[in-house]
Amino acid sequence: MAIHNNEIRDILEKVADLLEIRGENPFRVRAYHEAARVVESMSEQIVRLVADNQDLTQYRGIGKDMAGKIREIVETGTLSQFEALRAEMPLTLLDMLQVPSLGPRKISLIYNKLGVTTLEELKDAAVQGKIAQLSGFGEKSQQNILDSLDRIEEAEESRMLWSDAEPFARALEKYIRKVEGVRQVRVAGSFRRGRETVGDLDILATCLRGYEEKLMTAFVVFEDIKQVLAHGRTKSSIVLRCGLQVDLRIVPQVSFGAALHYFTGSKAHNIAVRKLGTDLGYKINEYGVYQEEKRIAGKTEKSVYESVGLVYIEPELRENLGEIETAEDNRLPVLVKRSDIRGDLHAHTRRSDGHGSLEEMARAAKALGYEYLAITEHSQKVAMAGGLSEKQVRVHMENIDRVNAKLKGFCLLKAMEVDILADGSLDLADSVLRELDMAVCSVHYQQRLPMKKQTERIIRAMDNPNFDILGHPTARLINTRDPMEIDLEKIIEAAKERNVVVELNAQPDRLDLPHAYCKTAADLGVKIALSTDAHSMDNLGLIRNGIIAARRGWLTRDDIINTRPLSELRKLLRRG
Ligand code: DGT
Ligand code: CA
Ligand code: CA
Ligand code: ZN
Repeated sequence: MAIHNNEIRDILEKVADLLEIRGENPFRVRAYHEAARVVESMSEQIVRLVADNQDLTQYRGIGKDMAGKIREIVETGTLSQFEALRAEMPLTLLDMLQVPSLGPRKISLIYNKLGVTTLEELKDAAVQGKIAQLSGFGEKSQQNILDSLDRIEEAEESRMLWSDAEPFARALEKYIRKVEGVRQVRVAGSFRRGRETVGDLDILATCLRGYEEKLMTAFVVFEDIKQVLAHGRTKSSIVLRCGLQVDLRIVPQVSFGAALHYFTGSKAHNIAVRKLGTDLGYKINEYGVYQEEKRIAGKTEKSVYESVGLVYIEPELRENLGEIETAEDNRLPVLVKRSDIRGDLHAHTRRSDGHGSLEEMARAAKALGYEYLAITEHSQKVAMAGGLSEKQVRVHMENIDRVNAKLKGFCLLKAMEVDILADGSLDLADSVLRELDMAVCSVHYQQRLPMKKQTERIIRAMDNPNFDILGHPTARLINTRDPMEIDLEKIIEAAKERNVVVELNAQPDRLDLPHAYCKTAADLGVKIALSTDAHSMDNLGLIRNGIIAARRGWLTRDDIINTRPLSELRKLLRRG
């Protein structure tokens, strides 16, 4: 059993919270929080380190005692202390930590005085007015709790990030593939189209005749199941512990292409394709393409498209946003792929709020096959994230020179992520900005200005000739923060006029520029920087997510500047 760092972190974090609810010594509690934080930021897998007999105390924040506990987790899958704590009090108490106004001490009081152990019981108690009567609480704090509970319920109904669903999709695919008699397995639906978030997973499989029952029986006992919603011969549905619903359908071999097409969607795309079929006198459904009673296509997706006179359309484009018309004319773009990428243009080291050193980041980027990596530390305004002053930027550049002198066939670009101030000026003096290889400029503060003001602020910042790339243009955080109110089309036009590049930030909860605007930019000839905004070595791997987002935005290799060799990249940057 190989336990992942995230699982180790979760156990440590839970122990810390449970100890705190129990009123333990704050120093003890802090040691667990600290260890959890260290584990989270480690780029190596702890299982490996333990297998190699490495000393975990080499990591700052992990003492001898804690190292022993981490070993215990790796070796036994849990911690005896954790097991003891959860025998003593219900683990569901920790759910209450999601209520911002409830800390461990208050949770402990609510638990001990009212016997409340779950969020539902908390809601009941608040509705009945019992919370307000506890010492340290009142009507106002009770209402506050009710409001928070509403918000938590809303969040639970929200869609899961594609990247959070991916490990489950892959694990299920692998699991199903291993069941006896199974032939093909594919995850379809919004997941296959690479949507930023998914509502549920739709899996299709084919198997040898007579093995259907075996497959379905195996499916409903998959390891992480919370609930089995349906268990049938050709269709079953489960809910995983993380809340994600998964549907599995077994389809006939001859229908696999038609079913894959149907269940990949989107619904709007399907309807448009079906309409083309109807116009030709065909009937299209999840079993095939039919002329009268005769099946004329459906074994592969390609055959479905060809039957209605279309070339194959990549799943990422299937949103009925012009792909059908473009396919009719055989003018579909050749979408960018991972191997086209030659470098990353947005990354932090621990000099600002990242985890790696310059050299570690360079090595990790080189290992991905890259030629260059721009180190874009935050600027002074973003003090919370270790932003650099002008003087510190000069040191930053010298440090990069020093590392570059040691690197062969690879170059760190001297860059900064410069804050766009509220008045549209940049957070660093032109004299220092001019010395950089490039600057990514982003809005971090005052994201709630009125639309006109916000748009003007950004365009005004672009007037500065040292503004090369607009970073995470809308500042949205999917599921947690709305995009800024801006006139993006106007901003993209302004970028065009000034030869400014626009970023597509690959962080899974950003994917910012949103896909529809990627297409707008590409149509206008505005170049895109596909960047990970990496805060650790591992984070550089998020380029995979960025590629999917870029493909959903119809982007080709040509549209993206970091597909170019370094010399050409320099010329494409505004200062080049
Ligand atoms: P999601 O799950 O909300 O992220 O989005 P999808 O696209 O995965 O939607 P889902 O799971 O409801 O259905 C999977 C696919 O099945 C969908 O993309 C298209 C197809 N589909 C579902 N319902 C219909 C329908 O009423 N008509 C047609 N033509 N296709 C449908
Ligand atoms: Ca779905
Ligand atoms: Ca579904
Ligand atoms: Zn950044």
